[in-house]
Amino acid sequence: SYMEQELHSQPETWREAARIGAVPSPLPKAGQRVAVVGCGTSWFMAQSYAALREAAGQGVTDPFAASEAFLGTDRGYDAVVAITRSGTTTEVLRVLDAVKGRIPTVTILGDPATPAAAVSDEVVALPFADEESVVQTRFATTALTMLRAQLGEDVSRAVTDAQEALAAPVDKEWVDAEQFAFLGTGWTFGLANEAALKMREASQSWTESYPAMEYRHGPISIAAPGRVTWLFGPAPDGLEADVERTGARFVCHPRDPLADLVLVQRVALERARARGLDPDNPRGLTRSVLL
Ligand code: F1P
Repeated sequence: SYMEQELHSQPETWREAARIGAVPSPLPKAGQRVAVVGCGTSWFMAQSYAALREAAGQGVTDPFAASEAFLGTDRGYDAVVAITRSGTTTEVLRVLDAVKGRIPTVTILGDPATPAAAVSDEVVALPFADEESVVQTRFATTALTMLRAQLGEDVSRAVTDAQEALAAPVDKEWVDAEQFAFLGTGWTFGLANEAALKMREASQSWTESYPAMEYRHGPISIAAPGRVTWLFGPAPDGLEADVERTGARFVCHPRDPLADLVLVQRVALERARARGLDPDNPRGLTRSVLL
């Protein structure tokens, strides 16, 4: 399938992204107040980028689902960053149109010959990471890798950890599990949301996602044997013990969290196969949503 080929190419596309992130770019400068918008997977990458940019001390960075963007109120943003693989998603185009001429815009996209590029002041194109599959894997992770590099992070460990995640066996218990809760904190909360979406899109799985510590405030009540609680990043004190008391399987790998998302993509693919589904053509979805 395309999804399989695309997800296996991530170490190479991440390396290329690291090179692009290391050279000067039109992305917002440190100190600017930034809104980041996207839909679906691209919204979750916006969440991760926003948390990383704030953690890097670069200033206020607010992520929005493009359909729920800040347009009613002037919040004083200095720049808008849009993320869209297709460059055609209607809600993203609406935000870019609405702020045109008032707030500088930069769009991260796959194909520079698209409406989002035409309406943006600047673009960062990642054509080498564009995809055939409806279900996004490498475009999203490659865009986030470029952004991590642009924030000054060394992403070489993420690349080697992704290679390891691609070589590791996919646990049968994950392929057969009844339900998954994905957890994260800071920038890895966006990864948890993306992991949950990937499993729904590719394999019709029942998945949820929460900020790690929120999980104990209610959602843990459905954790049980045969279900999996999967945390991205280091475990907060006591969480593992709480999950294990329910009989659910607790998963937390010491690798780079974005590389751990690659492993979830593989679980989604294996579950799709086990259910006889075509992961490239998920039920009820199109490559880009046009209203
Ligand atoms: C965003 C998106 C995808 C989703 C689906 C519909 O697309 O929501 O994340 O998987 O295919 O579109 P884009 O704006 O990044 O092209």
